[in-house]
Amino acid sequence: MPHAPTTPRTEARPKTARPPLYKVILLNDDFTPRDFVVTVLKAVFRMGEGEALGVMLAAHQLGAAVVAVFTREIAEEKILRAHEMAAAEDHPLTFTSEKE
Ligand code: NFA
Repeated sequence: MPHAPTTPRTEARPKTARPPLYKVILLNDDFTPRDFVVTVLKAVFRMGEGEALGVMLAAHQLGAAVVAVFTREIAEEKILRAHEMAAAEDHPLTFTSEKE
């Protein structure tokens, strides 16, 4: 009697759970001082001076720049911290996030 096809008991490539990732995006504005943007990128996103300058300039010139990619929870937490720093100095600096 023919037997039914069987599925392997173990996967050749076991699936690992990967949470969805979110890009954090820096938006340009006409008011926030460049130095302050760099300070926030260094403090909240742990960037060095050169990387922070590059991301700030990219947003300044293009309108927006991707800062980094995180899980939703971490992205939200970092955006909140960045917005708190900006609000404390009355700057309109804005970050958004977008699912990858
Ligand atoms: N465009 C701002 C300025 O000229 C600097 C800036 C860069 C603001 C990136 C926000 C994001 N002072």
